[in-house]
Amino acid sequence: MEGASNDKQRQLDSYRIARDQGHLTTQQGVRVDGTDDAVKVGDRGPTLLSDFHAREKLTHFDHERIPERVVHARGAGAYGRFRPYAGWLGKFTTARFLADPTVETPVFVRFSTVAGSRGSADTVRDIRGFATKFYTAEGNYDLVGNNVPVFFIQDGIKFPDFVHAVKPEPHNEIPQAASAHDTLWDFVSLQPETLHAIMWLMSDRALPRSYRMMQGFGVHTFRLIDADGQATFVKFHWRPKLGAHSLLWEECQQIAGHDPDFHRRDLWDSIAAGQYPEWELGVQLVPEHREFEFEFDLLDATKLIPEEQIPVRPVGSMVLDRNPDNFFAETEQVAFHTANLVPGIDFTDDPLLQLRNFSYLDTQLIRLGGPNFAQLPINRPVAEVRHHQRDGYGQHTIPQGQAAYTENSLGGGCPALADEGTFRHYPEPLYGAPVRARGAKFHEYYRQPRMFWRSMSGPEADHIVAAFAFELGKLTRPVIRERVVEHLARIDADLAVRVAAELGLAVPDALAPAADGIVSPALSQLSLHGTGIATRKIAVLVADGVDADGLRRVRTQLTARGAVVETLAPHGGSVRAQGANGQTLAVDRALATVSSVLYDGVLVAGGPEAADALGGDGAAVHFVLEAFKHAKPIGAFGDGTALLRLIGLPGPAQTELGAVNGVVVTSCAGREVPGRFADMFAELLAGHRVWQRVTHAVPA
Ligand code: HDE
Repeated sequence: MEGASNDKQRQLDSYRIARDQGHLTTQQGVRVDGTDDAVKVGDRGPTLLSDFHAREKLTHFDHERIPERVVHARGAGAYGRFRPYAGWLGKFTTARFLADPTVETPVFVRFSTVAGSRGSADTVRDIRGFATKFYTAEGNYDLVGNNVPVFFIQDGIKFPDFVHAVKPEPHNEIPQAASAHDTLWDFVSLQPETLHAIMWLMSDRALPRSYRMMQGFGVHTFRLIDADGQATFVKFHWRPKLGAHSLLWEECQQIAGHDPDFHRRDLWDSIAAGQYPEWELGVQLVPEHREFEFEFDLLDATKLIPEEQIPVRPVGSMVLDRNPDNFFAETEQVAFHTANLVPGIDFTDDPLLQLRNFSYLDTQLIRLGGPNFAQLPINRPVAEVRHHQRDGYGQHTIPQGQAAYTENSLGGGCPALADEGTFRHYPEPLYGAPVRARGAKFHEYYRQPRMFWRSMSGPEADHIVAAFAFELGKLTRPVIRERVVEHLARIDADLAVRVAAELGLAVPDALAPAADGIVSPALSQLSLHGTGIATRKIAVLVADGVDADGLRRVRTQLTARGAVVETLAPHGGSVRAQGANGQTLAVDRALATVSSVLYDGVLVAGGPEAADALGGDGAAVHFVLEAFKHAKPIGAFGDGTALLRLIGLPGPAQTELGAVNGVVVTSCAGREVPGRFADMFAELLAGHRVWQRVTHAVPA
């Protein structure tokens, strides 16, 4: 097969160094017989400079760090492959990796948060980066996108202002990886172009359950170019096979303490377990002649094209199936660039994109220390590379020959200029005087935030109101809060009234035209449910005297559907099974080391003695109550149901089998636990949360 996805891995193999064999050496390959003591004059005297091993070791250590990315510093990456479904996109683009189903292209994807430093927590409220490097046979193509379809500003020249506003404040470097502070909201209140992306930032999209459960968007309008050189506008979409799901804000805050690597770990663990995450690539296509048909400007990255207006057509699928070997060499050194294009795809004049095309190359020069970063293994194309660029820090290739220029005769005129398979810029006719200005339609800021708000389901809207209340409630300057609420009133009266009530502010006059009721159901995450429960994490509470037969039965059914089931007990090691046969059951985690926020659903196992022990254990009781509060599916079988009754969960009465309020119970135990019990629990889990459950009074 052409362009096989293992081309990149084969290339990388020549750089991989096994460290589980051989001898310790210096960088020069000299074997070392001791590395714990520097060479000294006597065993208590001064250290000698002649100890080149000690000096080399320390010198390298002193230079280990490189600057972190100025934004998107915190991330996680993985390798995979992309393959188009069928050849239909070939009508619109010559990019074979997008259109030829016989071509499988290796990829490396890096997910990230935006505002936090390298060591910040994963579950902060933030946009997520979703950057994909396609190592195509025609050269590297980078789709450097985000998990939301719109951006905060319209023109790249404002990027430093925006980033300075959202990053920790300059005088005290507080707060880390958080948007709830004065400078961001001051900026927002004075720049209504931010409002649409702000609505997404306040929504569940900014709190993904997993990188594997997020959409991705190219954000800008790009161009596809066909074999005749004709262009079609395109927006790129990634849709996760597992569905799009989110955490609750309270969970995010807790997870930041319990497991700051929550998203990294989740990606790593699922790939390591062979549960490969998958996304479908889709495109929205707009013929050039329709460019001006929209009420917004296609070049404005703060606007999206509603899917109901231009449907997203599936193009192909991407699977991530290999973890990196070395975080620094691969995930940290990967260098994305919006201008890494291949024939068949081109830019538009989107003023945000135009300056991105400058910024990414520029930033790699400082971050990766010179102009040869494209030679780093992770960045090397699988396509042949041959050019006359010379020298520079970190030159890893040995270009042969005397002639490093075009035209030459000394090198036989090589490398030759190609006349096919080349990249040619789309010959867009351009005219106009240089002005610092934006297109007229860029100046409308409220309609799409309104569409977003009005497209939310009830719980999603509630979360947005709570997010505004939290973020604005943290501000130290009341005037900023008021200015933001005035903008909200221009978006939607109901939104402003609800947020103002939470903040104890006067309700500003509603300015939004009530009749302007465009709704796009595709914007609600409820429209993006995946199927099944693969990789969902289920906690089963157990204790000594557990009903091991019942547990085995339920666990087998749930793991058969791909769920990850872990047993949690008041102590580590193992628990005694019910009965006198001396069986034990391994405990995966002690309750003290975990929290309900790390799981998607909770089961309480049976066994009278175990139920008693769990009922008397505050950590176990809290675990269940908290999961209930976070609208997660709860289940109990046999005597496990006693725990639910003890803590007064509003579920079904003691019954052979029933589910109320997202709580499934069966009084049956052991091998009698009905198969339907696991089915019902799995159905709830596939729905992600039990939103109709009323939880505000739950104290956990
Ligand atoms: Fe970026 N952005 N960006 N950005 N961006 C960077 O490049 C920049 C924008 C995005 O995993 C930097 O290598 C400017 C939009 C991702 O390595 C930097 C502007 C979108 C990543 C940079 C934008 C993105 C970056 C920092 C406005 C979504 C992480 C380090 C004109 C479509 C890539 C680096 C990775 C990273 C500049 C706006 C996505 C400084 C100037 C819009 C996913 O070059």
